[in-house]
Amino acid sequence: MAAASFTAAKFLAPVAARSGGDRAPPLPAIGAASARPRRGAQQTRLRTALAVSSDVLAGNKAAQAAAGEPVVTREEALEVYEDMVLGRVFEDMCAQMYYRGKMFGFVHLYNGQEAVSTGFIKLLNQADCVVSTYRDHVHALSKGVPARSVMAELFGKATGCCRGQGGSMHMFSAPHNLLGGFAFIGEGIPVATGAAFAAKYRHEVLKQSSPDGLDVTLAFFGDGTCNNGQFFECLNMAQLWKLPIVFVVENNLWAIGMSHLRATSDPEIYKKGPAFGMPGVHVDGMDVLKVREVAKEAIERARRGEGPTLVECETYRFRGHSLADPDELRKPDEKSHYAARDPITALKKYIIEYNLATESELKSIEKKIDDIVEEAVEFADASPHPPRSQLLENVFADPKGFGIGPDGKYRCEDPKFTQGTAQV
Ligand SMILES: Cc1ncc(C[n+]2csc(CCOP(=O)(O)OP(=O)(O)O)c2C)c(N)n1
Ligand SMILES: [Mg+2]
Repeated sequence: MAAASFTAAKFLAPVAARSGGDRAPPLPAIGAASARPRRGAQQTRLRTALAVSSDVLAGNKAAQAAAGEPVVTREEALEVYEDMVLGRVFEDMCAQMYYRGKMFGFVHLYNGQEAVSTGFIKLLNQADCVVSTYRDHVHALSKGVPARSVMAELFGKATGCCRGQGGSMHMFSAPHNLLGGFAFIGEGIPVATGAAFAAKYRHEVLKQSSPDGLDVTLAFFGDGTCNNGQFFECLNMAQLWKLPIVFVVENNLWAIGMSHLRATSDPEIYKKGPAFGMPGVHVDGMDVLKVREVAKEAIERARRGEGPTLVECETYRFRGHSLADPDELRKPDEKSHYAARDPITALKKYIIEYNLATESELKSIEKKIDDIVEEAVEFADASPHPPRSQLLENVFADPKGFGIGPDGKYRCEDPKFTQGTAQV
């Protein structure tokens, strides 16, 4: 695929110019039938979704699609399917476990957005980094963190990927280069920018990078976060220094109960890329194959040292903002519109239509995932809680004198502690 297809100028062109011309037609959407623009509040957004598709979808892939050939191999399709099913089944299980009192604090599920995590993260190498938000379980799974250690983290157990100290919103795994889970919105974007800077430094100054090029960082965040200053500061810095990063906006139309269209002066987020001199791409985030094509191009660009890309994925969450949200603000017709575009159902249909696998092969993948998730729960449930001695680790460089007295005991265990007279 030509690198030249990603130029800021193209993405600055008016929508009509972008959607016309002599380019090859875009790939057919895997849920195309229901993607028609509707009247009313969502019209701006849906018109955008239809009119703007990435130029990276033109060329070979579009020709393949036009010739009736699948745009992925059987192996790729099955890997993608398995990862998306894992994300969905894992999150459904989290809901059950949360309501049974096995998890504490806020838990934000990813149902509906799987095409974004899978479409991007399955293309990464182990050395590449992922920076997430509080909606982070599925990003961790796609990056290869085992389901049992994500589940144990959610249960607050010592066997979790952060030894039970992080919980739902703070997944972290050094061996997988998953750099967090961040509860504050926008907080992860500078961390990701820093990771991308480190990769460039390793490559150019220390000459330590892998032979295929720079290690790439993906920064995931939501539409609501794009009105936060850190987003703009990091776009500027990343482009200025041509950092190997992809900014992945998961535009699910809502920031808790605030509609994106109501909160944002220009709802077309991808346009903010060209404002900083980097490509901005809009893609249907309910279509994993389209996401994958856009992701491939953006990741390869970053790896070659050509700098950052902003990708806006139009997606939708199928559950409330968190498991504590009664989800009463979003209209039923909006929910059913996106439910009909379920990315997993659409991929399944594509796989069958193109004879990439049979129904029974897909069923056996589903069964395998059910078993993995069941086992994750059993493992998490049977795991021990962290020892009390872990409580202040990673809080103070030296917890002695703060929470722990010179005798090694917790100050709060001193009977006089609440009187403020405990001597340690
Ligand atoms: C700095 C900061 N301000 C406010 C909040 C409260 N808050 C939590 S989630 C959220 C909305 C974020 O929406 P979006 O970025 O669209 O992500 P989504 O939840 O849709 O994935 C807000 C404002 C926060 N976590 N951090
Ligand atoms: Mg959102």
